[in-house]
Amino acid sequence: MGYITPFVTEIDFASGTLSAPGYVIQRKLSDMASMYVDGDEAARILADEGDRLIYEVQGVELPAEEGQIPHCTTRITAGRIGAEYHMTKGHYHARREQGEVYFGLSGHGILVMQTETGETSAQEMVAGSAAYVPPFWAHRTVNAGDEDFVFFSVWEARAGHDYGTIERDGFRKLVVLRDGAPAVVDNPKVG
Ligand code: S6P
Ligand code: ZN
Repeated sequence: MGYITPFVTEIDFASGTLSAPGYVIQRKLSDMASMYVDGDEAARILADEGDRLIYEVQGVELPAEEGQIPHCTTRITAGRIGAEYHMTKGHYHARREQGEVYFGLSGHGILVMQTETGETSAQEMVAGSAAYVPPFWAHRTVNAGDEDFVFFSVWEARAGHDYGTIERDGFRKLVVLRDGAPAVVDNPKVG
């Protein structure tokens, strides 16, 4: 295993900014337009308003080896594509038996999860919420508020990320604005 000396990272809870990020990833609407249920509205926004930042990840760089514990922040901007709130792509872990912990830092989110055998779960997250993503559950976070939703994630280095299954099959549940509030509803495009 790679030898790492101890370190501390300072985190700004409102923005998710790390004092010394090892990497920063930005996901824009153009990176994930096909993941929103209202594809026409995603295309209209891209054509009329231009691209927009959906979320940003800042993490520490660690070797993807047994025993290492990667951690990062995610900041999801506020907004919707049609009725559907801004969200992450979402993924299964490539090693399905690896779980994860999320900790809410600011704003209001909904953690949407599902298994390959058809179970679904949607958990509210606010500052101070510690959410457990058990092994075998795909996970996507959604900003259900009107300010940035920021959370911290901790996982095992060999978990890996399987985005392809969600890109192909989608999530069974969507988070949409309904009657003036966020609601978790069935995805009409997933049987
Ligand atoms: C990593 C963990 C999170 C996400 C991040 C972005 O296992 O679940 O750090 O990577 O929230 O979401 P996504 O779906 O684009 O990786
Ligand atoms: Zn994960």
